[in-house]
Amino acid sequence: MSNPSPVKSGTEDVSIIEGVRDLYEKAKKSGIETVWDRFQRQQPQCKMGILGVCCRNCAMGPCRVIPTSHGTRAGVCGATADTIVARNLLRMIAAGAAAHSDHARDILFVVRAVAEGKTHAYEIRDRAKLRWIAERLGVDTEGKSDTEILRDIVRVLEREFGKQDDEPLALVKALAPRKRMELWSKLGVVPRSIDREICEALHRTHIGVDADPFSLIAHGVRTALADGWSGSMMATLLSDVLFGTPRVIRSRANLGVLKEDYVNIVVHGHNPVLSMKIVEAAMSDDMQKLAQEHGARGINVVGMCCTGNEVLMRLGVPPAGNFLMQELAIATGAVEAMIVDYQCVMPSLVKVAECYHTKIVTTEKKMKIPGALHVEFEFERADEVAREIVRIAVENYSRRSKVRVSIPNITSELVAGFSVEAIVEILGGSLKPLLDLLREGTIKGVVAIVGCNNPKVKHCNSHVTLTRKLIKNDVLVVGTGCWAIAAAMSGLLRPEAAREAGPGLRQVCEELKIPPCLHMGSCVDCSRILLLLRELAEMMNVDISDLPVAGSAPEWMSEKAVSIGTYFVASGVFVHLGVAPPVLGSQAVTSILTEEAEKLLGGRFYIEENPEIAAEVILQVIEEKRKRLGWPT
Ligand code: SF4
Ligand code: MSK
Repeated sequence: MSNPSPVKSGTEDVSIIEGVRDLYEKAKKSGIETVWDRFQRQQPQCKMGILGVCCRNCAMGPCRVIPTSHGTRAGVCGATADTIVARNLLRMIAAGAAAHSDHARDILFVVRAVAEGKTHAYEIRDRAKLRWIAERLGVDTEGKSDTEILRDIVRVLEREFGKQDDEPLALVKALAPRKRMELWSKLGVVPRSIDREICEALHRTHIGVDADPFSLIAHGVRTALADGWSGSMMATLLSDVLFGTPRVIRSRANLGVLKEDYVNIVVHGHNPVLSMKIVEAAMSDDMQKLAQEHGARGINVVGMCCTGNEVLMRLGVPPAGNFLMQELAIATGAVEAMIVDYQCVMPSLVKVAECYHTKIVTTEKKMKIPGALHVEFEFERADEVAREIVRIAVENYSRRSKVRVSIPNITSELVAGFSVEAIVEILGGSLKPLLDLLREGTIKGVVAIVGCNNPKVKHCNSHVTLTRKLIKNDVLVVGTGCWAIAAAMSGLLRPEAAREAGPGLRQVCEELKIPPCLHMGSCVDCSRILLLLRELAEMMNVDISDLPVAGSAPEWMSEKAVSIGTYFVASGVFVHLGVAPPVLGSQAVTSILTEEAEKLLGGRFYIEENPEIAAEVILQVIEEKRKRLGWPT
């Protein structure tokens, strides 16, 4: 691993994205503190935290177990650095899996209400997806109405959370590749129930329970698999049923999608159940008219982070930015309301909003911020609540100070909407052409780049540098989350970006008129990547670990990313992390994650902060896999 190079305070070190530096500068001059300033003030960050050797799991602590050349000391209870690091890692995975899966549960509740006829605010939009899920889960569809099929699917999926037997989760059994299932069974890590794995993770990490780093990490694998192949998978599948499976769609990205003479509403968070309704309400004739009555030309809804990805993928709503840009969107002075659901929403938004007229509207019972306006979203009253929120934004327009508005006049075109179904459609009805291109070496491999931004990394630099280097070497890049918005803002989601690709990938993209980087959705939609890998592996009758594929989270920061990385490794994928996870305080844990995992799972973690070096290593991994398959390199 190369040496960390944290962002310094100079403006030029903040971001590679046009418009971000100027706005950051503007915020600084106006005395508005942003994430980068707070990051600087935290320096130097706690070394114990960085190494993962601090434990607060009981009141005899906190204990800090400093690794020394003479071995390690232990916490008051005797826990070693290996135990503490592994326990902390397991807790991170459990929190990430909980966030994704609780998001899935919230969507399941809406779907159940639709199936029971208790809400008319939502409906089944994708009948083909409904039947596809039913078929995979073994739900009988013969002679049944869509609503009856949905009701039976709900019955199966409800059990994913709380069932008490040791049988595999239904979605895991239905969708995970056979070879993987056999391997996981042998290793004893097949997930049994989402809530049970998360609960057991907390139990195991309580004082005086599991002290064995290997056993703790094995449970981390089980918990992460419950997330990827069931929790996140469920969130994606049910969102597709309710809102439609994404198809190729055009839009634009970056802060310039905010419009000067319009009421600007930013939807931020992760769950599409609210944001889809906000867009619908904002686009209604009467709300647009109301905006005009208040002196605006209309209402403009834009996205932020993953709820932004959800509405982009299905409706083409333009994303204004990714994680580190949320405060800057408000600093344009042009946002009437930022509507948030949950995850990745900085509590600092309220403070930034106080400097402008912007209203921060929280909407979820489980996600409140002191100082924000809370309008509780109840899906039974979805239309009513969405209209109420849009009205709040419209009525706030007159409070905008026009002289303080400064929207960077910068946007990039993008093409998104690459669900597995959309990719299959583009390829003429199956993934076989992609497999053929991989086999003959026109495309050398597929790399999934996902995850967040992190002020430890120059904003979007690692995402974009890594992506450029991979496509240049004929590697097709797919991805989700804040990577997708970074790629969009850098012009890499335009079909014209094929000019930056190697000759093979370029030719394919030009023929199909697609970008060399495919936007597959939000964080939970990493499940789409799992399905893509599963299809490729099954078509070849090999394991995912045999495929010339890899994953990367070059700028990750959230616990969800730890869960995602772990379920990719457990699914047989080589996963690069551009920010070191807090595990380096234990040689044993580091070696399980970065070496031993490969022997057991066929995938492993690789930590490297320099994206150029990471790209080289990923390309080597792809080349080795191709050699092993007997494919040309
Ligand atoms: Fe310290 Fe052990 Fe308590 Fe952790 S569980 S705080 S190591 S005594
Ligand atoms: S929003 S989890 S910062 S990708 Fe999904 Fe972005 Fe990471 Fe949140």
